Amino acid sequence: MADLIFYTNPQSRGRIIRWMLEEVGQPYETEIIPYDQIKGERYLAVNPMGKVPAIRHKDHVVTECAAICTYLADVFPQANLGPRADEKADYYRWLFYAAGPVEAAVSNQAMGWVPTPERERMFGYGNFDKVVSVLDELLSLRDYVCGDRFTAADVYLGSQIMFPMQFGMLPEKDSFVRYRDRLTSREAYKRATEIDDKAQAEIQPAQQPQPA
Ligand SMILES: N[C@@H](CCC(=O)N[C@@H](CS)C(=O)NCC(=O)O)C(=O)O
Repeated sequence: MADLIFYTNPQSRGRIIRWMLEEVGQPYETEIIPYDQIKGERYLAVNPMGKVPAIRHKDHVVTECAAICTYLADVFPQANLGPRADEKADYYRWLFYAAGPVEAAVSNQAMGWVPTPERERMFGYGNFDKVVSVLDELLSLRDYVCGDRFTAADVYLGSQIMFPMQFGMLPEKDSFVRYRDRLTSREAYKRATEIDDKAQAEIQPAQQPQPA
């Protein structure tokens, strides 16, 4: 068994971790979890949430995309994707902002669950427009989360911007589009997309109803 196992489905947030793994450049084995097996006993033993992605590294299981990105950057320092001392404040600040407020704001907005102005103080993100303008300001002032250098925080924040934008859940702000162009031109991103597109094409016919 490989030291590093990646549990995923190509039609999922697992694409974030595929990209991260390709950035890290260490060997890993992929286990595709079909959606009709994701709540089965076997996969629940890996992630009791019954959600992908997850990784197993030696004896450790890590779930949650933001945690997996941070973990991989930590345990494979040779990939140079973790923060230098002077980058730590931005790195952690925006990673957690992306995993908490950004994720909640984008999904609630997409569902049409908009807090009333009186209730905004109870929501960690306040309101959707505020989250968008904070991100727009950040990415108008710098190329990457930590300034001028790509880190694991960009894999995660970038994904939290690019994927919603692709589905019309975030506006195509100029700063977001320029950030997306920088990120999608990376060789690791292109490799990851190619691998997952191929895996998706392979499982899709199997999921089609069989002719009677
Ligand atoms: N907070 C989790 C979210 C994981 C998640 O929601 N995964 C979805 C696919 S994108 C899933 O596995 N859904 C299957 C299900 O809930 O049955 C993370 O960041 O990894």
